Amino acid sequence: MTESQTTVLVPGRIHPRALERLKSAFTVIQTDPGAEMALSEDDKAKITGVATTNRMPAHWIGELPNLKVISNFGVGYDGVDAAFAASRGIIVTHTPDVLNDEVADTTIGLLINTVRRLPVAETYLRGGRWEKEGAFALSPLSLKNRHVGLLGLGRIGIEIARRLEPFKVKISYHTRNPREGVPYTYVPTLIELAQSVDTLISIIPATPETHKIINADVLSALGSNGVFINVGRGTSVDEDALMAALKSGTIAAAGLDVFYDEPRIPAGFFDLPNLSMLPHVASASVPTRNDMADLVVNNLIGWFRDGKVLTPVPETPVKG
Ligand code: A2R
Repeated sequence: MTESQTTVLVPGRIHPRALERLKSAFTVIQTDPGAEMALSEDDKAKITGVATTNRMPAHWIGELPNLKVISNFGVGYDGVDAAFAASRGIIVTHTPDVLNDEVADTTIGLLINTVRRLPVAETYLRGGRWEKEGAFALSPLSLKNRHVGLLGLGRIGIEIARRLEPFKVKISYHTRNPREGVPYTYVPTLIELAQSVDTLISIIPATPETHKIINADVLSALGSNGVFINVGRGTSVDEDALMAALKSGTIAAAGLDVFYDEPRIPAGFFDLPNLSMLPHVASASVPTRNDMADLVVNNLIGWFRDGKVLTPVPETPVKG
């Protein structure tokens, strides 16, 4: 079978460049958001590849009897049941590395926005208040002399740590396994990390183990000068506990790019002056998203042309 006879399903939306390239290489069936598996039995039987934006649960996979490979747009693939796919011999790929720099850059921006209140200052200026009311209030917090703890020191975490070095902050981290050859202090538990630092950055995946691990105890350990930044996954945070901690002054401030139930934001978050929020844009530049789109398509082309994928997830049964 030639590539153009290979049928690839796009369940719902995907990056336009990915869609365009998929259409030039394969026969593409795209279904509507909300009706992703509304397919005839004939079509289901034809589909051997899927290109998705972090959504392919087990019951969808189970409906495609001849599926061979799922190519995910994004490094996080928590919406794809990779373990179930593996149990059926189906390969899952994702888009690591090509977004490391963008996400790390955004993290530094969000950290500074949170600590120095720059978006609030800009809103003040744009509202004409500088001229009328005088200088914007001094930020109570500063990045100077902070001790940053990274929860996660993987491909993205290490890039964040490297970018933090010129800011002359102390850097510690917690992961399940210490990372070899890094100059940062390893802390064996999350709670001890929160106790020992005043700034906590979360860059870990969504897994059952990381579900709501940033809880009231961790926030209380971070303390009243504490700043919490999340650029990993919103499911790592107990948002009720975070809201309470920001309201009561248990911690000083937080910056979030990711949320528990995106794009829904807890109503109380909008009223918190010490919370800086972004709509999950850490990797969202045209160049980086184009690179991610290319990797999604190249994984499928690699598999159907050469029997090799470029960037399989660790659970996958066949290596690249
Ligand atoms: O625990 P380790 O040694 O496997 O280190 C990984 C750490 N990590 C955890 N740390 C503490 N407790 C856990 N339960 C736990 N699970 C994982 O997160 C490693 O240092 C880091 C993940 O690194 P990578 O797999 O290289 O992922 P990458 O590319 O840095 O992306 C991180 C996440 C994605 O999964 C998306 O959800 C998001 O950032 O964009």
